[in-house]
Amino acid sequence: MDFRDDFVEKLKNAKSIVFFTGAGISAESGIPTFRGNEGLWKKFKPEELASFDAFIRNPDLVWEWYTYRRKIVEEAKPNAGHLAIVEMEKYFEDVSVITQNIDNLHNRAGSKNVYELHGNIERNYCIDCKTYYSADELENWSGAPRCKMCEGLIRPDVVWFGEPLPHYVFSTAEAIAKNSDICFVVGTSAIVYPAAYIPHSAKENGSYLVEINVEPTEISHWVDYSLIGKSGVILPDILNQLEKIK
Ligand code: BJW
Ligand code: ZN
Repeated sequence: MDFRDDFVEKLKNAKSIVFFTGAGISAESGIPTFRGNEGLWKKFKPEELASFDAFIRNPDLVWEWYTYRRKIVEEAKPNAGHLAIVEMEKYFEDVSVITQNIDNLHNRAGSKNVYELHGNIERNYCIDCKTYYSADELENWSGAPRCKMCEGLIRPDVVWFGEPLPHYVFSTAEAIAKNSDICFVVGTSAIVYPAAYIPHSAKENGSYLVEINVEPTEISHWVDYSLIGKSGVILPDILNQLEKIK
């Protein structure tokens, strides 16, 4: 793939780069996205599954949905897009990944600096005493598990609608985005806030914004460079470009 000259120039000089990622980067690993024709929200209602009220109303149903998704995630492997991001650590002083994904694939790929804005499906905690449980510890439960310390309900450590993002993670991620030279926005519809403030903060502070998505999104008209295609193809292409110029 041929890239525009101004982008190649930015790549040459950049010291600090950030990847703001969403479900689309894991699509090529076989993990469904949320929106769009094949998305999870076509089959399942967010208000019945992705809020604390929904969990209290029907903990077994919500738990079953996360068990189904945890299995998909466990069987998935990082794809060429996740792996290209790891390789880019060779070419820049700082590479950070700010992800909305809960699938742990950036960590499993080997990225060093990963900021998970919406939690991680492999962690769980008791809603009463906050004791943490790994997915392995809860494997044999049918229905929503109960805490062995206090009998409270155990929930996945993910951020549901109406819940605050982990404050320290979000504020650190925002500061990193603001200080970046290039911010790549990869595989996200960029409509869920406050996560979607990240590209805005980056651009307002002078970062060069590059979008990688299979289709135009809400933010395509104001990014510096929009690359249409699969992240599992475009990110390795960018890595090839770096090998030539750095
Ligand atoms: C590819 C590809 C390939 C495919 N290559 N690309 C009105 C206005 C503004 C805000 C609100 C509002 N009404 C309500 C709100 C708030 C709400 C919100 O933003 N709602 C919007 C939907 C409107 N936000 C919240 O509730 C947040 N909390 C909050 O606001 O708290 C306030 C508060 C403060 C203080 C105290 C108390 C409260 C929390 C949001 C949590 C979001 N949670 C979820 C579920 C996480 C757990 C789980 O996974 O089960 O997070 S929802 C879901 O959306 C998930 C994702 O992380 C998030 C973003 O989705 P993402 O990643 O962008 O996926 P898709 O599917 O949308 O897009 C995929 C993209 O990939 C597409 O563009 C494809 O084209 C592309 N693609 N294949 C490249 N191969
Ligand atoms: Zn407990």
